Amino acid sequence: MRILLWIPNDRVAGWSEQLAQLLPEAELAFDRPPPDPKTIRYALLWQADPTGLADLPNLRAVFSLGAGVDGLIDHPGLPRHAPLVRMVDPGLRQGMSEYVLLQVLRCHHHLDIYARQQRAGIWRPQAHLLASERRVGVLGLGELGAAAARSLSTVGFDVAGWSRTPKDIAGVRTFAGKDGLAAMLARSDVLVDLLPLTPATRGLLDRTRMSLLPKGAFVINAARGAHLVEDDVLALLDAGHLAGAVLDVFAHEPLPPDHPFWTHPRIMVTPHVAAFTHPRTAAPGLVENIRRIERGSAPLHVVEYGRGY
Ligand code: NDP
Ligand code: OXD
Repeated sequence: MRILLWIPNDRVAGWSEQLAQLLPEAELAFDRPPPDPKTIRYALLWQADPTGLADLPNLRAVFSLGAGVDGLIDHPGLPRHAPLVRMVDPGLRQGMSEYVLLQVLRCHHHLDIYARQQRAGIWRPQAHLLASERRVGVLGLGELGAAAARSLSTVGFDVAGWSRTPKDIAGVRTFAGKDGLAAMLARSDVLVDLLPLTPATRGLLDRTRMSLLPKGAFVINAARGAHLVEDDVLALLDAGHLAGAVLDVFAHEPLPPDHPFWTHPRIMVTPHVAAFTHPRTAAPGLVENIRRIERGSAPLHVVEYGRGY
């Protein structure tokens, strides 16, 4: 069996090592176009143009090494004769839960205010709330959102979450669908975005919706930049409706050097690093998926084109 890897050079060693261990019968190919196209059964992609995959007649699945497939799903070069499978990785899940917990705790403990006060030599304790008095809302209760919501709840925050279809998650108040969104926003002192980017979620966080958040709320976007209307977040910060924003993802990445987010005193920018796919934790699930296909079963985590994720 031959597997095509179109992934950045710095990821090749990690994936090659894991695949050699877990799937020793596989032969890896890296070329574009691949030699002997008929022999390629699987493709692993990360930040790669899929053009050429449609010419592989025996391709059985395309695996995205990213959880978000927004850059791939509409690409005209993506083959339709093989399923697109997204990344589900316990390491990615753990990393995202850590990032979300860290950023929510930073907001909860006023760390940005204390950093500003330190620079100005100001000794001024802020009002302290119990975690159970801080309402956190998580947009998206999938692999990453549900895990982040659970870990926030374990720490004691008053957690709610929103998804397309109804969910039942211990310790998390759940809302679903268009009707649930306004209620969830109205009770979110800290809003965490972990939605996929689809036609339904693009521009979701605009001035109207973010105005539903309580005054003084924080927004943490670890999902995709295009969810957030950038001018609207700036306007709501400057009007004092939002207390701060933590942004890991942007409409244009890397964030352009002259972008106002870089220097805004109430915005923290991280360079799309909330969580990473680790070959060591991700490869077992991917190989199990290949084995499923090889024995004639349907793979897990297949992207549904109709819903966009
Ligand atoms: P999943 O597909 O597992 O979960 C998506 C969740 O969003 C589901 O709960 C889904 O609802 C919900 N959802 C989707 N569309 C809507 C909608 N229109 N209205 C309400 N809810 C909706 O994705 P993951 O949790 O694995 O990943 C989420 C995103 O995180 C990725 O798509 C990616 O963009 C981003 N990401 C960012 C990283 C970073 O480093 N910054 C790293 C990895 C991922 P339902 O359950 O009902 O289907
Ligand atoms: C992903 C990401 O989608 O890193 O996995 O953003």
